[in-house]
Amino acid sequence: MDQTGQSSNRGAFIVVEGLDRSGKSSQAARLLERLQTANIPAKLMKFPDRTTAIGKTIDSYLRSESDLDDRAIHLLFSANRWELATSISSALHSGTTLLCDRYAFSGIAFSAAKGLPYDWCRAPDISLPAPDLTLFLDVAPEVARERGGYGEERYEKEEMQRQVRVMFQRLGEETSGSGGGRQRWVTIDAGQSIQAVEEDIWRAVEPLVHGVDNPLERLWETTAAPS
Ligand code: DGP
Repeated sequence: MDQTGQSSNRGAFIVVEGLDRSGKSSQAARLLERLQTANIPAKLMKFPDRTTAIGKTIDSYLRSESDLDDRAIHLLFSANRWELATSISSALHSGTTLLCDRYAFSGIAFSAAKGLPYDWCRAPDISLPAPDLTLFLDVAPEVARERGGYGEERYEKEEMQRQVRVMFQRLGEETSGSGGGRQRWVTIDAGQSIQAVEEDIWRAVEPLVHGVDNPLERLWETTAAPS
């Protein structure tokens, strides 16, 4: 039993992060398929979740159909994660491995890249359920651009992506050291072939897929998260 009274063997919380066009969403889908083929209960989530009321406001902002103050949209992205925090925790405690396409690291990276203070950006996501592993799919923005070009959405511009990458690298350095013996942040070379990226991801994920014994922690805290 962990500090929340839950069984300590729970599903793993695995986050996939990266620049736009890093291959993140395709790799998350491939990983889900691989887990399901191995009969491991797994579910894929995605942030922003554009289906909720908050998510619809975010969607309209990203499509440049509406404008919002930088801080206001930052808090909405965070609120979009908070509105699903309880279901993340419940799914993990029921033994489901959760894959999450983007999470709080994107929250900091994209807003800090726009010039908002890094610590201010981190604050609203403190205490969210903490991932057991974050896979950062690293690709140079010029390589990402060559993959059929960036789309039409607000942040899909090369200079912005360059700044976002710097922020992700900082997050990686800060997160790598805090794993209690386990690597919490793994950088994957996403410039390789799809198959090579998939294999690197599997090597990092495999030790976690049969359950995790340690309690679910909260992001940027040391205590366990309630269910
Ligand atoms: P996606 O649906 O993964 O293509 O993400 C949509 C865009 O929103 C993408 O450019 C990354 C950005 N984004 C994702 N999460 C956040 C966040 O929490 N804050 C900010 N400012 N941008 C985010």
